[in-house]
Amino acid sequence: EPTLKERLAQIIPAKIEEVKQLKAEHGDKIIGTCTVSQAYGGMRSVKSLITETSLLDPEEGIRFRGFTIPECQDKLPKAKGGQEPLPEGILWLLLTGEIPSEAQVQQLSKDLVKRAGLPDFVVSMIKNFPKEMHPMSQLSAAVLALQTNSKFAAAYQEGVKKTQYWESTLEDTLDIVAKLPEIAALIYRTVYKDGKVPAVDANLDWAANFNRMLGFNSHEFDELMRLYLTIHTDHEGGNVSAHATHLVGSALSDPYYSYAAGMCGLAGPLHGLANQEVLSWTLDLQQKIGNKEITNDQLADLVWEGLNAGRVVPGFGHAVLRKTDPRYTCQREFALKHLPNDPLFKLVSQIYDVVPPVLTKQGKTKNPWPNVDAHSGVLLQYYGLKEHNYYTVLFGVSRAIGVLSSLVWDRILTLPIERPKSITTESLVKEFKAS
Ligand code: NMX
Ligand code: MLT
Repeated sequence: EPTLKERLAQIIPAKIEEVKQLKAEHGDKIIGTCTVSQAYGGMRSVKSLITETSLLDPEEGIRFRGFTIPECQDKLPKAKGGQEPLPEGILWLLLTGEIPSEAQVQQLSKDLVKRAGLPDFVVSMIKNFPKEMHPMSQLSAAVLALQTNSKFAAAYQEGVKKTQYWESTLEDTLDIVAKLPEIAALIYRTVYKDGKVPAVDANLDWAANFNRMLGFNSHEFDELMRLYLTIHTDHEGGNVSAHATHLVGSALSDPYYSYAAGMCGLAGPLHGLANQEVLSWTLDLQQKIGNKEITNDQLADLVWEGLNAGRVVPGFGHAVLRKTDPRYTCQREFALKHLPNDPLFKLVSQIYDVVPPVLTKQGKTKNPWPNVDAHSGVLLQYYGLKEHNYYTVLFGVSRAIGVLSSLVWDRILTLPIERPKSITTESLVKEFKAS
């Protein structure tokens, strides 16, 4: 069977031809417009980016290369005895658009194992970060340090042809994905535990290896980690981490620089940091409630308290989605299967009943339903990964698979430097005065 790189090389010519034809036949067709409100409003719904790896429907949620989350759970290869997809499978899917065979996924797992391992200076750098430095800052800084190893940067210096950029971008992508579990685990073990991380195990898949490095050894948690690392990979191109990666990459900054930029965006509380915020908020509620049962009306009062103080309800709302995030739903299903009686899960379920009507009544948010971050923390707590400041790092490890696959496609399609036109308020006022 062809390797990932060989399969991509087979797929690429037809895709390049398709894009060439599309541009030749329809290059001047309009796919989106931008109003004044949209320009001031975060460019919401302005169609202006090409991202091949996934597409988000406001009602249905994400499709990875055309496949919904339940379809990915069904079709992607699993670990022996497991039921959740292996993240190596979605890496293959996002890159090629094809569901890989078990053999292809196994081969990719082995390739990632071979690429694992950190240079000593990165290890000592992480060990020497101050403990109070946020784990997301540590992640971005460590990835930037690793940039020293970029094969794209080296190839570019040697004058490699534009049509071959994707090859060293793919190499960097696989290296980064392979090394991230150790970077992330070393951050975790150094900040919260004994600073020791076991070597990668050639007989384990990527997610199970990550769990061993973090210090967890439960097959059920391995299953959760496989699901978690699969569903957080990609959310089309306009979200902050994907867009930042793409933008920085468009300057031909290599995948290390580009992904580190994406991670700086993921660290914002309106984006990936929301998973940390959700857990702090939920535990806070749990503490306020104490050991007693609470009615939905009483819980609604507590939710209103935060809203009236001008805070957002973390984990709810979305810039594109207008229904419950299917990434929330699949995590809820996992909880119903594995931890139906966990008290924190019961509270999260009650929050699911209470918050959407409260947000609807408040009348501001365009989407009162929960997003992915409203559910991830309770699962991690249950399996003993309790340090919420760390949660966004897990999101970031997964997101590498999506944003870097997308960057490989930016290189395959030789997309140019991104440089939209900006305008001033003064220029707009003048323009509309004249008309
Ligand atoms: N709680 C309270 N108010 C909200 C919420 C919420 N969960 N969501 C939106 N609003 C407010 C929002 O702040 C804005 O208020 P104002 O007019 O005073 O500025 C108003 O509703 C309209 O916002 P929308 O157009 O509905 O949302 P927008 O597209 O601007 O932002 C989010 C999307 C996701 C940033 C926003 O819903 C939010 O802040 N949610 C909470 C944080 C969160 O869960 N982020 C994670 C998103 C997923 N991820 O991982 O990246
Ligand atoms: C994501 O996964 O990137 C978030 O849901 C945010 C988004 O899509 O805008």
